[in-house]
Amino acid sequence: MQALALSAAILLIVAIGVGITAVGPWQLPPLASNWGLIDTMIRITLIVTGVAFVAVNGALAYFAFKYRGRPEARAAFIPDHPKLEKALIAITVLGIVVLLAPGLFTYSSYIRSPREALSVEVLGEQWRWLFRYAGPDGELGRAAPEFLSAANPFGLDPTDPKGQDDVIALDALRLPKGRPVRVQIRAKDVLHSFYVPHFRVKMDAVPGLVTQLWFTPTETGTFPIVCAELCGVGHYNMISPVIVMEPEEFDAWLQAQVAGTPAPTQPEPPKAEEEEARPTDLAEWGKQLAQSYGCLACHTTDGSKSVGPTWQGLYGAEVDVVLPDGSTQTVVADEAYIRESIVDPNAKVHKGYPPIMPPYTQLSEDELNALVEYIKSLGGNGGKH
Ligand code: HEC
Ligand SMILES: [Cu+2]
Repeated sequence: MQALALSAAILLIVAIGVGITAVGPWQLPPLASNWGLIDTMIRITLIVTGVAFVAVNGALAYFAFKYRGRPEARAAFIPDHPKLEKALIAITVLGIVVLLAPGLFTYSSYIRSPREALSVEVLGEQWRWLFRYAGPDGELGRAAPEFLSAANPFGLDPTDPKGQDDVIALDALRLPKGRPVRVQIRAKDVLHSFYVPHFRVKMDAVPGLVTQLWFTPTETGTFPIVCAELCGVGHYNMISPVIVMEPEEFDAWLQAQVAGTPAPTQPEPPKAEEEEARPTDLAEWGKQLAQSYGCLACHTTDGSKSVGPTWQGLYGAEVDVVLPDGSTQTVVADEAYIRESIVDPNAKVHKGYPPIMPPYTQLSEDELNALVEYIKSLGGNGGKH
């Protein structure tokens, strides 16, 4: 009775596994690049592992019942069985070869880009993606950590002529349809992973290394770039769009960037209302800084809660804070409070939020003013925040 129940339970697990796979609630999104090969490999893997799963568990269920314990039964002593062992080794080897061999060939073409490919660099940092294009010279300029600053987020070497015409974009990765793209990937702080599910491309971004892969977008549209490496509290929010356009449209865009639009580029409207509310340049700069320093990975400006409190309506509002000694206090979020919150976030921690904001002591006085001005521009009517 027990053996029967056990066998039935094993078969049920097999049936559920196979059933869920057949119904397929977790499908990849529609393919939008040349890497249909990846889908084929996933299918091969699914078939090989699926057959092994059913065979092994089917045998387990069968034998658990067939050789169930009975008082009169005696176990046979079979110390070895060369024929069976050879067969099992052969089947296993075959299975592993079928699983691994296609991957070796695919991977080797995955990282070896065609010569004429467009050169793009993707830089990952907590918690956003930044993009750089080789300008008219077709070559990316040299970069090194010692040149990193808010104004130079890629750490471009100012003395390298190849970098002078490079185009930087913070809002989206724009690409032409039908043209191969070589992406070289770097990380500024911790491990990230550049992953575009629609393109079937994924590659770790490793501090100190440059990794690369290539693909050809085959569909126009907007697709998400996500980070596939748990890289900190803002990880879930590390999403940027990749916008695939017709080649002529892309060329025109890149031309316009090269022709002297100041990098970094800014996202397009919703500027209209925001600018009307307080069209000062300082606030506009603060907005750019908030983006380039990655504040927006944790703060929203639309009133919704994120990792940290929203900035909408913060200025002049009453805030309950926890002091380092554990006591609570209600303060007014005036300029001094906002400043202190940026430079020394743990001096007063907004009640209900974790004390995880890094102190931004590297900001210049002007940058700090701009950030404060931007936060002030997001309104506030003095209520509770
Ligand atoms: C890792 C996520 C994270 C990042 C990045 C971050 N913050 Fe914060 N911030 C928080 C959290 C969480 C709080 C609330 C806890 C506290 O007060 O320290 C906070 C609080 C604040 C406050 C006080 C708000 C209030 O309601 O009390 C201000 C102002 C602020 N941050 C500004 C900034 C600025 C400007 C930047 C970028 C230069 C930034 N933050 C980057 C997480 C972050
Ligand atoms: Cu990441």
